[in-house]
Amino acid sequence: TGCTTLEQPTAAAPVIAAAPAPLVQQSRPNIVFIMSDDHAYQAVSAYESDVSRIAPTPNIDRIAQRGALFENSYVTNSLCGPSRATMLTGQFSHMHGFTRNGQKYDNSRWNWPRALGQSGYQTALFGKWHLNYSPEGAGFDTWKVLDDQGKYYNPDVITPTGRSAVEGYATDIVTDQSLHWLEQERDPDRPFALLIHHKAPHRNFMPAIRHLQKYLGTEFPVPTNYFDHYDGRRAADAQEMNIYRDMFEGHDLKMTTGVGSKELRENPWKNDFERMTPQQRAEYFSALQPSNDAMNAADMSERDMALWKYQRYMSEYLGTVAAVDDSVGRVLDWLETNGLDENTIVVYTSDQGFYLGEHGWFDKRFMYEESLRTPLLIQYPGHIAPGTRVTAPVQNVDYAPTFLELAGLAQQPSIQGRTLREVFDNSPPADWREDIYYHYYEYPGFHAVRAHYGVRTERYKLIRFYGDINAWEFYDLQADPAEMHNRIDDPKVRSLVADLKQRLEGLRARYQDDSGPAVDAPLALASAMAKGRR
Ligand code: SGN
Ligand code: CA
Repeated sequence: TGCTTLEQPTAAAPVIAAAPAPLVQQSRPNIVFIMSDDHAYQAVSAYESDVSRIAPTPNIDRIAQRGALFENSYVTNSLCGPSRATMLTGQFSHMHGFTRNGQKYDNSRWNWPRALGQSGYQTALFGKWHLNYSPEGAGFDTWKVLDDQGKYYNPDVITPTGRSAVEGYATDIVTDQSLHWLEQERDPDRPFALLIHHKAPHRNFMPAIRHLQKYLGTEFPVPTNYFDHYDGRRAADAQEMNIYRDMFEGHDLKMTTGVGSKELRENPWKNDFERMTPQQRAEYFSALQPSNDAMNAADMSERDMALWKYQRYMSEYLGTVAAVDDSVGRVLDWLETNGLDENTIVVYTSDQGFYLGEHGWFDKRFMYEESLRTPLLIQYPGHIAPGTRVTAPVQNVDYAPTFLELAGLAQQPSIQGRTLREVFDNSPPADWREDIYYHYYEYPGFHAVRAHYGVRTERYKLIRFYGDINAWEFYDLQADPAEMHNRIDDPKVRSLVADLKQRLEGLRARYQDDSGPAVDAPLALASAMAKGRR
């Protein structure tokens, strides 16, 4: 197993001995909410995957070791903006209204950080916001955010007084800002909620210089369905998120045009590289040069090139994860050194999951496992036993009610999730949810993933795609964990599917979602509706 990476940090005792006198004992806990962007659970070693065994995340794993790892953590809509709005409000996309990226989020909406602020907490946000230009009006006492998606090198940072480029690497900048705030700006006599929201490992996957060669040349295991043909899955067949067909060879994979060349292949957004200092650029590309030259010199078959691209993608993606793991380590160390770890809840999550070559893909959006799931690790000493593994299904609608409860506040009636405190010991109450609801909207859009909604139970999944592709899909996750066999037309599962449709209808009613076609609307009708809307 990957448990060898879960060792206790060794220096705990001397560090605590050298710490300053304990700060005022607070009854209400602090919250450090760390979120990365597009971090696949397959790339968190506490989740024990083949990839993460080779590219471990020892610092993120410390949270699971000291607290809980949520084994069944899901999003409600696998896309950045909708997921972030869900985490802030505790509502599904159709309720908070931010169903797709590029909409303008209404910062004045109720959110949990503002509620905590109003009750005496200090609140601060550093890193990616991506719900609109800035979090102005969202209720944070302090904020500094990356512009839009955020750039890896020398990113533009927006503050209440304006916008300017900050030299350095985004993950390190956001960490420095957060630690500076903890150390020098906050009031030590009040509890705090600190949101650290990284850009990494989001596209275009640019590691810090120190991590560029970390995985270059490492052979990662290729997913068995890397060359998926999408038989029986029309929406999967129609996507545009294939590593060997849709990734930009320059922008994403940093492939050069020939042996000795420093010129990138297809690179539609030049600014990611042009904004680097000459020295950063020189170091970045000389680190990749031998690998690029070898690739250009080799006369590869199409298949070998597809496999080469997978390895390059992994080395870049996991290189960015290494800096996120460093960041988590610095934050945990700081809390321990300053005697704040005992009374602080630390959460690590991502805005959604991501494909690391499964089905041949990068990106997310689909209700299939790799993007439906998202990592979730929480430590809260004295309230969560070390090494807890929570198997109850949880969703990102559950974060807001959890923070309210832990801060001692009353629940907000508009919230659709439940407090995770009820499952901290992995013995959920009898009425805990058995299945989860999902609804993805952004089509037309990047990567051409069709709108769909669905239900996932412990064992089965039923998905309805609608719009210009209308189709039901059914998977038995026990028999077919990779979701390669859509058995919707198999007469043996007819009654199972009927039962799942009923559950789906129940979930849509419970969460008041009447967007998209009704469950019992025939496929032909759904297609006519979609045409009418255009
Ligand atoms: C960018 C990416 C897409 C990605 C979206 C949404 N292209 O547009 O690949 O799906 O963000 O990501 S990029 O080449 O410009 O990076 S999300 O995490 O914000 O939802
Ligand atoms: Ca994202």
